[in-house]
Amino acid sequence: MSLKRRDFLKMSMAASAVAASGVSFSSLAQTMQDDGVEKWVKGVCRFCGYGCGVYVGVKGEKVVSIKGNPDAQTNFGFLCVKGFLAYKSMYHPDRLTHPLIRQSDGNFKRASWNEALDLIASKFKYFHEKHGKDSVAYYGSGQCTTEETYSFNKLWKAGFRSNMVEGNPRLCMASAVGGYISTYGADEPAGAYADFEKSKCLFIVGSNMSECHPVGFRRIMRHKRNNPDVKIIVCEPRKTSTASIADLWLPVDPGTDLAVFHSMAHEIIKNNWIDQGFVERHTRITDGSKALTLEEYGKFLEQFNPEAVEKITRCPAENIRQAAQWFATSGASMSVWCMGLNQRTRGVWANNLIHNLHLLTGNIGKPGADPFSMTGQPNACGGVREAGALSHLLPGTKPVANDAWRAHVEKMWKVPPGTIDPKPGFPTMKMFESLGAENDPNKPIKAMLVCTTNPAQSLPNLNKYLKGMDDAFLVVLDIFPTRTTQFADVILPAAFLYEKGGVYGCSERRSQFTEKAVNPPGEARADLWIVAQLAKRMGHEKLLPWNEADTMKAGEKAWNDYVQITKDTGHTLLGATYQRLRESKTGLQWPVPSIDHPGTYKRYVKGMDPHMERLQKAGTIPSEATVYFYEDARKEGKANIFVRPYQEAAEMPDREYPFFFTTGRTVEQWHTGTMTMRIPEIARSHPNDYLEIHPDDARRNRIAMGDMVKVVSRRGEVTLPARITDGTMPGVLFTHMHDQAISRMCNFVCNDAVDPGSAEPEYKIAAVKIQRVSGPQDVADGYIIRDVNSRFM
Ligand SMILES: Nc1nc2c(c(=O)[nH]1)N[C@H]1C(S)=C(S)[C@@H](COP(=O)(O)OP(=O)(O)OC[C@H]3O[C@@H](n4cnc5c(=O)[nH]c(N)nc54)[C@H](O)[C@@H]3O)O[C@H]1N2
Ligand SMILES: Nc1nc2c(c(=O)[nH]1)N[C@H]1C(S)=C(S)[C@@H](COP(=O)(O)OP(=O)(O)OC[C@H]3O[C@@H](n4cnc5c(=O)[nH]c(N)nc54)[C@H](O)[C@@H]3O)O[C@H]1N2
Ligand code: SF4
Ligand SMILES: [Mo]
Repeated sequence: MSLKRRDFLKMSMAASAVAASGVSFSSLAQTMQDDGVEKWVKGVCRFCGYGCGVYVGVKGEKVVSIKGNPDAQTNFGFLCVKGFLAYKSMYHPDRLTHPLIRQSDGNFKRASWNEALDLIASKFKYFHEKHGKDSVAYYGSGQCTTEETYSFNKLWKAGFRSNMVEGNPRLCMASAVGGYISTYGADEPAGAYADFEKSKCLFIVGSNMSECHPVGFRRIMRHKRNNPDVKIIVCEPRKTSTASIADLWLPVDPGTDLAVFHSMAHEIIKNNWIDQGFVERHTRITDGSKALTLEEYGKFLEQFNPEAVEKITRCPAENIRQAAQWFATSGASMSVWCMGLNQRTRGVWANNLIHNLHLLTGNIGKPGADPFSMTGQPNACGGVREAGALSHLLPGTKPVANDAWRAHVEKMWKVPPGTIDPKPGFPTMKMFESLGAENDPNKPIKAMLVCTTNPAQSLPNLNKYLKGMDDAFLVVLDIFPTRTTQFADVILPAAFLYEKGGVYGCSERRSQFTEKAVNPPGEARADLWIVAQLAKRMGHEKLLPWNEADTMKAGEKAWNDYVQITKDTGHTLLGATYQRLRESKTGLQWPVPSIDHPGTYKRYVKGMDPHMERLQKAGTIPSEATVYFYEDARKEGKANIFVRPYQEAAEMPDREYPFFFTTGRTVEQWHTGTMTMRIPEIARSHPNDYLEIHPDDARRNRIAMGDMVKVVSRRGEVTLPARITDGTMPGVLFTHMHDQAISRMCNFVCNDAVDPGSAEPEYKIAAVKIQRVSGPQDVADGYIIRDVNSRFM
């Protein structure tokens, strides 16, 4: 695309305004880039889990533009800066274009696909024979298409009979999944984005939506502007750009907000703001082992009166009272949360306590009322959660330990009964802890295939895990050299989303289709082709009979194979055929039981949820029920109000490490920066990570703007330029996870302690000390790893 300089400046200015406010836009960039486009191909944004619909503009053999799909029910034509500039990363000269095998001198040598795949297959076979079926692990991603994730999952669980299957959603969504399953018996929200505009009170908690789901945030902003009476409450340790539209901010020390949620429940019960009928009909109150009465629950909550909680959390008591009142009395309250709740050693409990507020006040199952977890990655819901690609799950989101479901999946897969191991594999952190050299008896996992993720930068407490990646036989599928390819033995060059196509399922149960727009560069290949080739070489061609070069044809076969498994379940996708998804401009929200079903806006509600209708017709659940939590394990149709004790983070500040350290994201960058740092406009606007520090803390530690500050935890250290801001609470430091420079990679500092319920690590809370090491230094070099032969350290 050739842009005139004037247009270009206009665009970069708009882009940085977007960056500053976190607000999204699309029309300007769109109109500028329409010139020369020969065809527009329908797809989905490759980045966040909000799931914006796009059109990919192709000229000749190249993508030259991306614009928002005005018919998409998620974004209505809007995109954020990442969405519309995504195509630029596709043409960066660092793209991997042929397979690479590491030689004995440590350097990589170009190989043919046959050589590389034969080597991987023979190594995997060798490890399987010598060290057992669980010695080879798969580590995937919420950014793979559903077809890819499903294929890897099937190859491992049915082919290798191993449940050593994990993925980065363990670092991300596992606590939300744990919350939904323990409270309602099934994963994913009951409602949808359409509830934003119907809501009268939005409780945004542990989510920096304006930067992380900016187009969704735009909808909320508009709703608030058009309806000033709508209340917006934000609960988190930083006064983020999301908090800038809030009526009320509930500041909390990281990890302490469980007490705030209890306190809100305390106020709700004390003031009799509960929906008595709803609580009686649709809930049971439990501490996990025994049932409790509402009175007993109220008694338990007395310790969480707002004044007591202010002492624990630093959240003003009157803010808690106000929040409880607005939430309980608005008539339609919706919670929206993300990593501020999930990435915690008590992430599942934090999720349960939010659900409690909704259940006490009947704020679920009606328009504008829903406990809604925003998912992070574009296909964490569709691929990993729904297609069951974690060590304890099967497609259909049911556990491997469930005998009936295992038998069902074995039947669908046409494998003998007993093929699938009933014992879960290791969750992510344990998997990496167990990864190592062949001759190390303490490391049972000897080999790993990593697809569409960059664990050598994104895992917490990196110092503990890098050696295992280095020692094991590591195969990495990526589009660029990364921190993880630096440990690889074989690197396979993958195709970008618009070079392969496939299905992504976003936060609101919506599956959307991306058509292949162009061919991948050089010899790069779709991950789906790679997994099918590997299956063939390992004697499992029958399990993945979609070993063909046309990825759209292969994808359709994989998709059909998958959706059959979901037939007649509460999240059936049987009616979402490839053809329907391909033709639809909006995608389809499950349950979609049949080819003529339009998809489902709300679950568990009579007249809306087709699965409920089905169960009522069959007489399985009472025909008079209007709301029914039909996935309830006790088959009473009830949701659990969980009485969870208060517990702080695994590591709290003390005399030696006096600060909270928390990490997250900025609007322009995506995770480890491999793609977004290769988009010049983005690399310029956020070239490096920095440390947010409150003015009081800066003054006390003699830190000036831009000074280099060393941040040290019990596990490791980073040195970052200081950005002094009252956007964070005193005592709380914040940085991002986007920088590839070792000295600025925050995951050397982060804690790898995990939630016992979800095995998700506590990225959001570590205790650190700080030290000013120098005045401002020029770090704005936009560092990226360019040479495949470069070394990690
Ligand atoms: N621009 C951009 N967007 C993204 C991504 C990206 O890399 N870049 N990644 C996507 C992915 S995979 C994910 S998971 C999401 C993440 O989306 P978010 O969760 O919204 O983003 P984070 O910045 O990780 O964290 C959110 C907030 O949690 C707060 N927080 C920290 N500790 C606590 C606590 O104890 N309690 C509460 N209540 N809040 C706390 C932090 O201050 C932070 O502002 O974003 C998705 N969208
Ligand atoms: N400190 C800290 N760390 C965190 C978090 C945090 O909040 N704080 N958040 C955690 C969370 S929620 C998440 S989701 C993870 C994300 O962490 P990762 O998944 O490790 O990060 P990404 O940068 O998204 O990695 C995706 C990789 O896939 C490559 N890629 C892109 N497209 C394709 C493709 O089509 N095929 C293949 N094979 N490769 C492709 C990209 O180049 C990139 O290297 O990070 C976790 N780590
Ligand atoms: S909001 Fe998310 S899905 Fe939409 S354009 Fe931005 S990154 Fe893509
Ligand atoms: Mo995530």
